[in-house]
Order: sequence, then structure tokens, then C-alpha cells
Amino acid sequence: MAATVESHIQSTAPFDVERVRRDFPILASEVRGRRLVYLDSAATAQRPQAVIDAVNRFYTSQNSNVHRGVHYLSEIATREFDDARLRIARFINAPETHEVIMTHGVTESINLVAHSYGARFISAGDEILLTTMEHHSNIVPWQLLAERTGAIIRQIPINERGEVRLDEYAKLLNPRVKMVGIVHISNALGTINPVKQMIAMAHEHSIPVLVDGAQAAPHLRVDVRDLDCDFYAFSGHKLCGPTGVGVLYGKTHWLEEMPPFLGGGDMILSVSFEKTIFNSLPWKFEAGTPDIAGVIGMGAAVDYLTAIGLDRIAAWEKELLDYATLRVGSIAGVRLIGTAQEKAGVLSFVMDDVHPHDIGTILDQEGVAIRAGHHCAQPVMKFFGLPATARASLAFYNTREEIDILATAIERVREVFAA
Ligand code: C6P
Repeated sequence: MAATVESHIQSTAPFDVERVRRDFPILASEVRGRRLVYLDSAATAQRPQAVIDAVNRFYTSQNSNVHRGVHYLSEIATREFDDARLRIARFINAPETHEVIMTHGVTESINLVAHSYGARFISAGDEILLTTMEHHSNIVPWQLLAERTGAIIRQIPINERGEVRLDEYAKLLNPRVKMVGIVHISNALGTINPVKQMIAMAHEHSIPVLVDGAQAAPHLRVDVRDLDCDFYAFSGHKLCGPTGVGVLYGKTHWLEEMPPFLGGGDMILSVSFEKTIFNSLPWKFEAGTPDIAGVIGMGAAVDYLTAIGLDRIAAWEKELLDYATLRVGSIAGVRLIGTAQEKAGVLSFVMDDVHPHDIGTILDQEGVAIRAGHHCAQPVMKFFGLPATARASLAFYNTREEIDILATAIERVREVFAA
């Protein structure tokens, strides 16, 4: 029988990966006649039965719209939805529940900030600082804003290991800077950025900071109070929740001052053709019917991760990463891209004379799912002088045996291309 969320609660036992794996039905699948080895969790994580059940339960017995109906089902749906927001707020230690805006994912969360914060606080000649290792989601919305306003985007440089150059960052901070955007964990390199330190440095100049937490929220304990970030964005599907749902955390005073992003139902108190009065937080930024099942599923996902424990997850993934770095890094002709001192479970690599897409295709024949490409982070690829890498990304449900299978499959790539 699949283990439940409850069976993990307050677990202090040593991390039991085989037990965890039983929570994920898909991990028992076969692909191409082999046991699935899923090493693409940075693209999207797999879902435990508890999340599948929560979404299923909603559509089976609770389906209704929220914040609108007076009937029984609508009350239940509203309660479940609001309760999920509360649990997600606790998951990141948000001081206020209304600071947690439900969105469709990181991409929408960052677009919201670029649009609404930008409309109110950014004008021609202002500067926006972004690291070279940002995902396109934390570059393009700011470029659109810069085009509209005449603001200037400056890069915070990185070094050859894929770490932010803090000395250069310090030099870039000045009164013209109106926003710093930092990815917490790079999806292309695995670098864990020193966001707390970078936020403190920006705050010394009264500059707000947005953190892209897409790859961090599933892998380490995020505490927005401790980080003191102004905005923090993450997606449900990367932390074992549904696709199409995510979060923007924002400090109250910024969210209060920012104009709405989308207009429509739910984000208003009253509408007339003469004057519309907007709703209070968080609803001011939640126009239209939300992904109710998605939010409830995301609530189940954070419960699930919390029950296992983010510290235990981070420790197991670190052990796997160290092993994978040793195994894969010692294969002749393999070069690891992204060798930061502080790293999470992403193993980006290239091989002499083999295109990353060919690596991905051969690994797929062995049942090993990885991603190959630029990972929506083309500026960092350019920095390393590469069009693409192969990327194996780890989650807490992966095993050392799967790393061995990965390493053997990479050896096989070498054989195929040597022949
Ligand atoms: N990275 C990857 O394979 P969305 O699509 O909105 O849920 O997340 C976008 C996003 C933003 N920031 C970072 C650091 C990310 O890694 C991602 C998504 C996936 O690496 C798909 S490109």
C-alpha cells in the first residue's frame, strides 16, 4: 500500500528512499522495456499519491467555484482553497497569508511583479540588476518593462564555476537601481546563490529584491522572513504539486502600493462605469476563477514535503549529488558545467564530440529521462560558450542505483560515438 502523508509526519527515522518511492505511482513504470529512471525533476517533479488524491477528491466530491457561491459545495471549495493558501504561507514562513498570491507559476509571478511594480516604481534611466544565470522567466519580463519605460538592465556577472561575483555585484548597487532579480538555485547549473547576503547588500541601498525560487522551494527550507526578500516566486509542479499553479510571495507594503496586474472578477470590491474599487490583498492580484484544484493539490504537496522534512530532503539530495558528481565527473570525455561550492541536485554536462540531444536520446533508450538543451537559460550557456548541455536533475525519490544506471548509460553514449 502507498504510504500516506500521515505516515511520514514527524518522521525522525533515517531517510528511507524505497518507502518514499512507493508514494509515487509513476516511479514503478517501465519505459522502452526498462524501469523508468526519472532524472528530470528540475523540469517537473513527479506527484505522490497524496497530491493525486487531493485533486481527484476535489473533482469527485467538492467541485464548485470559490468566493462566489452561497451553497454547500462552494463553501467547502472556498474553505479548502483558503486553507491551502494558509498552509503554503506556513511552508515559506510568510508573515501574513495575504502576502501569498496564487498565480499560474513562477513565470506569471515574475511577470506580475515586472508589470505592476514596474508600472509604479520604474521609469527611464532606472536600473534592474539580474544575474547572468537567470532563467528566461526572470529576464524577458524585465526586458519588456525596459522597452516600455526606458529602464536599463545590467548583468551581475558570474565566475567559471557558475557563482555570482559578489565583488562585482557590490559595485553595481547604486541609487538608480530599482530592482534586483536573483535565481535562488540555478536550473542550468545547480548553483545555490547566497541570496540572504545579496538581499542584505541590496537593502543597504534600499533596493528591493525578487528571488526566483522555482528550483529552491522543492529542495531546501525556504524562509522568506529570514531571507527578508521582497518577492519570492515558485511553482507547484516543481514541488510535486499540479501544473498551472504557483505563488508570488510579496511584502505587504509593496503589494499594497502596486496596481493590479489583471482585471476581472474577484479582484474588485465594486465596479461601475464611473469608478471601480479594487479588492484587498491577496484577491487584488487574483482576477478570475483560479485553478482551484491546482491550489488544493499544491496545498497537499507542501503538506507532503513538510511531513518528510525539507532538511532530510536536502541532505539526501546532497548525498546523491556528491555521488553523481563523482561517478559522472570521472567518465572520460565528460565535462561538468556548474561546479559551484554551494550546489543543489543538478548535474549539467557536455561530452567531447557528442551533441547533448544525442546524449538525451541514447539515455532515453536505457530508460533514463534527462533534459538536453539550453534549459531556458541562454545567457548562461553563452557565458560557457555552449549552445546546450545535457542535464540530469535529482529529487529526493532518486536512488544511488539510479545514479549507477545513469553513469552506465553515459558510458554507453561514449561507446556508440567511439564506434
Ligand atoms: N525550469 C527547467 O527544465 P514555470 O514554467 O513558470 O513553472 O517555471 C519557470 C522557471 C523559472 N525559473 C527557474 C529557475 C526555472 O527552472 C523555471 C522552469 C524548467 O529547468 C523548465 S524551462
